Amino acid sequence: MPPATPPQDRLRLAVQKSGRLSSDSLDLLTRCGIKVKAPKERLLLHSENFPLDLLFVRDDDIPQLVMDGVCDLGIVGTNVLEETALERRNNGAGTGYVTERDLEFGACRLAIALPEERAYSSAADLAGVRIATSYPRLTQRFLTERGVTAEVVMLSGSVEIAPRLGLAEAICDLVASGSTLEANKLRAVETIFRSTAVLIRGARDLNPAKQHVLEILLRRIDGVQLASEAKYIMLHAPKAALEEIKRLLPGSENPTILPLAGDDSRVALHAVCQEAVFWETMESLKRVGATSILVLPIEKMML
Ligand code: PRT
Ligand code: ZN
Repeated sequence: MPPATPPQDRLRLAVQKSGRLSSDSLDLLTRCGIKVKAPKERLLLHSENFPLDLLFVRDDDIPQLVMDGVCDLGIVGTNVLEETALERRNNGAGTGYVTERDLEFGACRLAIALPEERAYSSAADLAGVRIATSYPRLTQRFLTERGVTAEVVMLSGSVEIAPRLGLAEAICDLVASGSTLEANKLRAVETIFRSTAVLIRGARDLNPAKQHVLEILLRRIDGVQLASEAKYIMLHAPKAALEEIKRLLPGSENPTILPLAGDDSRVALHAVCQEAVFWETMESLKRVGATSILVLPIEKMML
């Protein structure tokens, strides 16, 4: 057994206990090789093979826990992060944090939506309108920037039914696929904020041991992100078409070229493509003479 890391040298990461970001957050850690056994009824869990402790909380609490230094790191949507930062700024509280990585999951947009039949041409049409939202500060900032005076009504959930209940004439809520709006006969008219999950860190300096652990974690996240799009491609190609084939490979440099036994006119080509390889790319490769085209996933990558 390796010597245990003292508690003061372990990083503490706040993640959403149960909700849309939970499984992607844990999945990212797993792909970084960090083992966390998941009886999530426990508030705090220690990774058994990496100096990281996880605190499971509501997503709304994550920015605060990081900004107040209770946790070193947090995974949270930028919608919640920015709303909290605006609130704390209004209250004169500290808002120090650093965004370490965009994690590319939990994508959504915060949009103002109106009943489908209601006409809309610009933000001026929102003057005097009651807008229900769980994001009052982001909504107010949008209105203020456009010089529009409207009434912002705070609702913590089920915002989409506010117009039907007569609580408001408009809503400002998160939209992903758009089906919730459609089911409630609402139409998005303004996107006021685009959000994804991010990894944040408090603004205070970490001790050297924690800083070292953070650097390892970030390098692993970079490796996972690089590998998630990247593909290993193998094919056979006529020597005469090699230059053209190299041009067609998305985001690859210096492919390996190997001879093919018993065939002087053709070679095998292996390359790492840093971008997605689509069917269209494979069809183009085939057209210029490539055969036996294999596209393989890459699990991990370190450049
Ligand atoms: O209990 P806790 O407070 O932790 O969870 P929560 O209920 O506040 O949050 P949760 O799990 O719903 O969302 C967590 C985070 O996921 C949000 O803060 C966003 O960063 C991100 N996210 C991504 C979303 C969505 N997509 C999303 N579609 N959060 C909410 N929605 C809701 C939206 O509010 C609306 O009700 O889904 C509905 C719209 O979805 P579509 O696909 O019908 O458009
Ligand atoms: Zn929440």
